[in-house]
Amino acid sequence: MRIDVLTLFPEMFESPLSHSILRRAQQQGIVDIVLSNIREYAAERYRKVDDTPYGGGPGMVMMCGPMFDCVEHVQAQGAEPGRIIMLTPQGAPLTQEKVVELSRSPRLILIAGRYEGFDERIRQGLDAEQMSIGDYVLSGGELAAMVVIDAVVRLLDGALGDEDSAANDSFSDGLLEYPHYTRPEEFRGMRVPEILLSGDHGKIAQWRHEQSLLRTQQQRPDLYAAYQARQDAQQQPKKR
Ligand code: 6GU
Repeated sequence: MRIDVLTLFPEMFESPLSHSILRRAQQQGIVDIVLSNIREYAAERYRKVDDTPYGGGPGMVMMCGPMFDCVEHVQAQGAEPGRIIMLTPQGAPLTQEKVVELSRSPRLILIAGRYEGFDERIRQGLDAEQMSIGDYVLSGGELAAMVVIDAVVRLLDGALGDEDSAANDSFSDGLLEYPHYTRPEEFRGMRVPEILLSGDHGKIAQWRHEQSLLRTQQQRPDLYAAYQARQDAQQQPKKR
C-alpha cells in the first residue's frame, strides 16, 4: 500500500512512523508512506497557504491553490490514483469497519489541515472524503492522520508479528476484548482468575466470551445493543 500524507508539519510524523509496527511495516515494504509539505506548493513570494475567510469571522482558511497543486503532484507519482481523505472534525467518524475498508485500498492520500478549516472547494473539487476521529476538536489534522495510518497499517498482511492478533482485537466482532493477565499469579493481593490457571481451554474460551459481553454491556451499551441486534437477526432470519 502507498499512503501519501499532505501536511504543513511533516516533522510531526517522524517519530510515530519510526517506531514499532509502523517502522517495521515500512522497512519490510508492506507500506510506503510519503510525506509532502503543502507549503512547498505555495506561490513563491509569501509561501502563503491560508487566508482570511470571506464573510468575515475568526481564524484562517486553507487556500485551494497550494492544496490542488500538491494533490495533483502526488497523484501523478503513484502507479494508481489514491483515495483522497481530508481529516476534519466535520467528517464521518472513523470506525474499525471503515479502517478495514481503507486497508483494502492500494493507495490513500491523507490531507491534514490546520487553522479554522479548508476552503470548501478543496473537498468539492478533489471529490474528497472527510473523516473525523471522534467528537472533540484537535488543533490540526496531523494526529488524526497518524491515527488512521496506525489503525490501517497494522491490518496489512505481515504487519503484525502474530498473524491472528488482529482477529482478536476489540471491535473485530463488535465486542470489547476480555481482560488479560500475566505473571505473577498474585499482585498486591489481586489474584488472576482461577479459570485462567486451569488449563481447560474450552472453559477459558467461554469465560473470555462472557467477559467480553459483560464489559461491552457495562462500558459500551451502544455497541452491546448493536451486537444483540445482529445476533437476533441471525437467529430469526427476516420473513419474506
Ligand atoms: Cl480529523 N481534525 C481535527 N482538527 N480535530 C478532530 C479530528 C480531525 N477528528 C476529531 N477531532
